[in-house]
Amino acid sequence: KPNNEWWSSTIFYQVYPRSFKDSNKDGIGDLKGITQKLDHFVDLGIETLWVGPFFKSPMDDMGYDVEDFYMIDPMFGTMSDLEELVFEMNKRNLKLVIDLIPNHSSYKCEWFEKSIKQEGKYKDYYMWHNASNQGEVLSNSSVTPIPPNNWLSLFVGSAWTWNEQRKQFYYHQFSKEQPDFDMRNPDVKQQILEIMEFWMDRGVNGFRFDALKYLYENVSLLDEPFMPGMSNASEYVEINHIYTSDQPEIIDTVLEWRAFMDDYTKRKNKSISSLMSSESYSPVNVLMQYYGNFTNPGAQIPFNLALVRFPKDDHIVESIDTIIKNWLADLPENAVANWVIENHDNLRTSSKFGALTVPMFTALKLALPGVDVTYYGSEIGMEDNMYLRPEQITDDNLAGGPRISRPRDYQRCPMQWDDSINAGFTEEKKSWLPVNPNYYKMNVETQKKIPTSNYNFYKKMSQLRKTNTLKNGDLQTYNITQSIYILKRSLLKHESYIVVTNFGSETETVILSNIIRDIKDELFVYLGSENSAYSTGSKVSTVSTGYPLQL
Ligand code: ISL
Ligand code: CA
Repeated sequence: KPNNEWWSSTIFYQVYPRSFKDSNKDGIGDLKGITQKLDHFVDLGIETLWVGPFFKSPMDDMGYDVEDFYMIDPMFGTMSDLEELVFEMNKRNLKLVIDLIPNHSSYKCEWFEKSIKQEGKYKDYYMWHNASNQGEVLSNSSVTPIPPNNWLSLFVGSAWTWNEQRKQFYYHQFSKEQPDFDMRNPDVKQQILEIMEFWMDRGVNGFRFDALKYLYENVSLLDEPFMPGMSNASEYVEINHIYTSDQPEIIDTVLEWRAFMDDYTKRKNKSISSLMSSESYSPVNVLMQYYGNFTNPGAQIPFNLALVRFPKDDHIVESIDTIIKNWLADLPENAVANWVIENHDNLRTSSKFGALTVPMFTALKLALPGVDVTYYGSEIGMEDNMYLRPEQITDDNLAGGPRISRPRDYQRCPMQWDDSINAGFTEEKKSWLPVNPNYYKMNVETQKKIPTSNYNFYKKMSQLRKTNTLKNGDLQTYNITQSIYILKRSLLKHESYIVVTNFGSETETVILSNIIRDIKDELFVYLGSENSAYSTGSKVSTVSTGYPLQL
């Protein structure tokens, strides 16, 4: 059943505001910069922008540590810059989604300062608990306080930090500069609704709710069990986080927030519904619950992050196929799928699987049904900037611990607009992170002029997404060898589309008519391989990858 809401087949483009475009020559991207670049999205047929956090923040976690939820950080601009952005976006029929970070604030947030002093309603805004040796600590100042339990921060060490002033521990899933709210406190819940209303009043069309997986902690405060084979765990990955992640209360909260957003639409007589997306690296069966159901809808876009994380091994095709099928298998009625392959927290696909796979991923994800989530720069195949020197690294928050993680700066380098100094990102000599030196050839302006560039391929795919077939058609996948993956979209009486990708290192010949029974009039969309070529508009039944196709 087709879902014809404005967002149901949108491209949801992630703008990392620090790195997109600098308008005021301080080397840091800003809101005005985004406004200057809106025609980029029009050209590519992208309709929805998710702009990362731009709120007042000490930037211990690049804005995911919010000091004031109602204020724009001067680094990014002013409220009137946002007004201008919204105005210019409306003119172009673009929609704006922003980050909402409900799990924690910055330790510099006024609410946390008041909470330390146990002032009024702020007293229980955060998760305060006594030391497990509280009695001794209070009676003898030289005794070291012991945390309430073994819970670990996703970033580093214990999730509990002692506050000398309040003489209690506070809980933080992320860094100690990011104290967790107590989401069971009705005042906190109300506060989140107020934040939502505040930004919706300013023309925002929806939110990407951050880190929902960690919204609640089990009230038992029990120690978490070790992973199998571990007896003395000190790193995040060595513990099974059954009490600090994916708690069942999250689902109800997602549904409540969606209901609030829908109610807002009615109250304010808005012509379009607001969009709720959520970030949780959770099992598919949990994420399916985020969707809610017909009577109690939840997130329209609970991020499907499996393609961000799957391993690079001999089973790429199998992994991709399984991920696609798992998501579609249990999709609630009327729900829309979504596909994420990259973001500001993880390696870019181009760097993980190699530059040659960029057009293949572009083809696959733009041809899949539902919402595509694109990370900035992906349209030109931007790569992680591995040339950063240790002193240039700014991110010291290693998700999951140092054994499995690395600084996230590599994938957060400035957008590559043209071949001028600093890739046209800033006129200042120094950008906050160095531009990838490959910008001389890999940039938007250059790729626009090359018909076979990824930019133009992305654009073509984006145009095809507007067809009935790609909007509402059936999906069939063909997982025929370890390296060839084929995807077909078809809709009665409409043209069908076939995507053929080769993830192997060898040239392969694929007789499409042997695989797809009713093949006759299909439009061949993509052929990806070693020598990387793609073509559109031809009827082919035999594909040998590895050679540029001359058509
Ligand atoms: O991406 C991850 C690991 O590769 C996740 O564990 C991720 O760190 C987690 O889902 C939360 O991410 C979000 O909240 C963090 C912030 O640092 C991230 O940038 C943000 O995407 C804390 O606010
Ligand atoms: Ca929490």
